Amino acid sequence: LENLKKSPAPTQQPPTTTSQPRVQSVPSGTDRVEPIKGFQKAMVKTMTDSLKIPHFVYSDELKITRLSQIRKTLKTSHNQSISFMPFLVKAVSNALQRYPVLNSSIDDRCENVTYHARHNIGVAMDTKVGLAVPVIKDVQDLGVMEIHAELRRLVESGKQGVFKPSDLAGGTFAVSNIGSIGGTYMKPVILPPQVAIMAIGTSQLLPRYDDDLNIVPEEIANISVAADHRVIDGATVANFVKDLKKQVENPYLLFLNI
Ligand code: CAO
Repeated sequence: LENLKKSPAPTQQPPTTTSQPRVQSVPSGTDRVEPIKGFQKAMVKTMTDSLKIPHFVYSDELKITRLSQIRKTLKTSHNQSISFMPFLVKAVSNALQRYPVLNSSIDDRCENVTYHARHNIGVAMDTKVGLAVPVIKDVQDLGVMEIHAELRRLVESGKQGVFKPSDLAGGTFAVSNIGSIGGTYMKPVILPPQVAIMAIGTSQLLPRYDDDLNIVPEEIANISVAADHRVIDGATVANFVKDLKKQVENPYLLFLNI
């Protein structure tokens, strides 16, 4: 808490993103027709298919104060700049071990559910060429630093606007961090044949009660999990989020994998 009081609240400022915003030029004079192609064409198909899924959305807040302190220490004492995402992706994978239906897929005729052994976590990315969801593969076998390295590789590919086809294939769950741009809440949209996706908003320093009913500053980020109600019920998502929340709020659990 003392550290929090002494240091300015970095997340009160809009976060800086790795890429410049894609600003579209304003049409003037005559209308312009552009063909829909590339990543946008893929988005048309995926999002249209997604509308057939009966989504429900479950939201909660994560206290990320401790995690932010760890990130600050890594930066100042170990010269390691690691964003929030690798920690979150690891927490998601650990929670998926215990709630595997969120890492499943459903066939077109809704007759079979496949529970995936691999945790291939897609990360929604604002790239030079639009929205892409490159995949960090086998997160169940990776540590936070390995996830960080793979995410940075994919972010660099996004800056170039060129991904290997294998980087975009095989996702089994997805995470969308809109908070690196702004916005406190987002309702994410499932990427079929996946059955769940999680969104995270911008973290903010907010007053909260501690166990002794003192008001203390906490860094809070909101998350929302959208799930396919044909195969996942609300209680399962609530338990998944509870598990994830426990890990993020007690970050030593991320390293012990318990
Ligand atoms: N709240 C507050 N700050 C955040 C944050 C959050 N939820 N997430 C990231 N930040 C901060 C980071 O800490 C970093 O700040 P510092 O440099 O001071 O540490 C800064 O924002 C930039 O982060 P980043 O973008 O480099 O790295 P990341 O790993 O957090 O995010 C990625 C990577 C790929 C998720 C992000 O670059 C991106 O593209 N986000 C947009 C996703 C998107 O478009 N979603 C919508 C999909 S539906 O259309």
